[in-house]
Amino acid sequence: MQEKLVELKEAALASLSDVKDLAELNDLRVKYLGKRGALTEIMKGMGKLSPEERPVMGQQANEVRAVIESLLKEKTEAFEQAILQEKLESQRIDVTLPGRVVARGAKHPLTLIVEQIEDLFIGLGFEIAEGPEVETDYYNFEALNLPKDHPARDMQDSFYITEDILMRTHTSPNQARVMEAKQGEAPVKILCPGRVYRRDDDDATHSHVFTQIEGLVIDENIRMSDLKGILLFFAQEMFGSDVEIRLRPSFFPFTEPSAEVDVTCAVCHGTGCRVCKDTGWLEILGSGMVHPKVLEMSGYDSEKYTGFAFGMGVERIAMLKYGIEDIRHFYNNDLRFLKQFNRR
Ligand code: 2U9
Repeated sequence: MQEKLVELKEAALASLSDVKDLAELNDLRVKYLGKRGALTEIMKGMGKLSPEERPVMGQQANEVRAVIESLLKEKTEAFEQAILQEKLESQRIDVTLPGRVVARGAKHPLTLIVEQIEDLFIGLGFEIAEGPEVETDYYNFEALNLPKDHPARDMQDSFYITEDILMRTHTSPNQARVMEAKQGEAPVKILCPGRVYRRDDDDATHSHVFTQIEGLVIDENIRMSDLKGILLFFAQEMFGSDVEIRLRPSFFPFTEPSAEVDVTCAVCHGTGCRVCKDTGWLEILGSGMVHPKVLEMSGYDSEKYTGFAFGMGVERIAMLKYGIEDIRHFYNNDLRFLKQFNRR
């Protein structure tokens, strides 16, 4: 048995001396020291030894195990060290290299303008009210004094989903919903931004989808001068404190009287140029006193209450403010365009 132990020790030391990697090392551990390994096999013979021989053999066997284990440990550490070293060499990083800039998303220019206008009106005590883009015929037309035979209801002009449901053509149905929900109670002071849809051939100044902002104020004693004051404030905040506005008579089914609103040309300051077609004025929005029929339709007593409303196309405002010549820029998502509005 002693001879077997010596043989085993030598065989183990010999094979360990030219082991190539951790896997081989592990195979040898199993082969010599494992549960069913060579040392265990030899130890099975212990039973046949005399009681005097047994502890001597036991001690020798433990010594052999200790020698093999220590060599295994030494070799394992050497391999692990070599692997670590190789990693350190191959994965060396240069912390002085410039970092990679992560491209961050940013707000769309239309969102920026909408938020700017929202903030402005919130400052005047308005609340923001949003509503569905898919509307019923009632809220989109009927409640706004656009009767069944009105030309704006032509199938050619709107995107109908069913006979009674369409993509909203303005954000006004939202105001009608708010008024209805308030059950004739004043004041109403809301700003309604949102996307609207019209059947149109897209070109430099037309888009079948665009962004509107409409405002509505209803209370006792609301007069056209209140409308004028608010619009002048808006125009000066948006285009500069030196601009003036002028109101031109117009017609909308939901307002009476109605007015189109011009602002002094931001390009030539009123002296006349290509942008304002030598008029010195640019049209920025439509407005008027809420039609009594519209008040009554949504449950307001038109003898007691009056109101004003206005509406603007946000793309148009942005185009005038920044000198953008084609409305399609807002929807093409060309980063060269979009990035100009998000300088940090
Ligand atoms: C209610 C009552 C009245 C909203 C108004 C306009 C005038 C207007 C256009 C501007 C450019 C639409 O985007 S555009 O093409 N809008 O001229 N809008 S008054 O009047 C309302 C709204 C809701 C209950």
